[in-house]
Amino acid sequence: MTRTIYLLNGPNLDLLGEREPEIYGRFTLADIEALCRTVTDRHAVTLIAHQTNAEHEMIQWLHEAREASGIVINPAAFCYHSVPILDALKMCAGPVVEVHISNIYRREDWRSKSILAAAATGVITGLGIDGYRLAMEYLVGKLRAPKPSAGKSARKKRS
Ligand code: CA2
Repeated sequence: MTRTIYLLNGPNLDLLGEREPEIYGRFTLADIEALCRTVTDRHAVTLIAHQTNAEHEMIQWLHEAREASGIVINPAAFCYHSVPILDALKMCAGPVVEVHISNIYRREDWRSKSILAAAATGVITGLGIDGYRLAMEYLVGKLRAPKPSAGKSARKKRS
């Protein structure tokens, strides 16, 4: 597995900071990418960041990310209907954190059911852009954690 983490943002998130600041805040997508990069840079991890309004493009990047160390994805409205994205997420070997800036459980009922959550390791929702930072911290933490079997065999060799 590579030391690469993907940050993938879905439809309309390119307009963050311009509309509905009471829900999504005033931060832009560039701010989010910079925030995530502070975490990955600190741990010498490569960050690949993309945003798309097109489902097929998201699927393509998920294929690219199949062997990545982890994925942080805000699928935006794709999370309510995209079975192809669900299938692509299931093909990814590393941990996946689904992030939503707003709390999808405190909004319209239909927003609370992400069909993609079933393919995620975990979901962070409602913490604003801090959700992305926390998701990145989680993924780099997984990279640093030694594999339990490695320690065991090292001990065996010494005795
Ligand atoms: O809270 C989130 O991060 C969402 O994933 C954002 C999605 C929405 O469909 C989800 O229910 C929750 C949509 C983002 C809409 O993008 C905007 C961008 C700029 C300003 C207003 C909306």
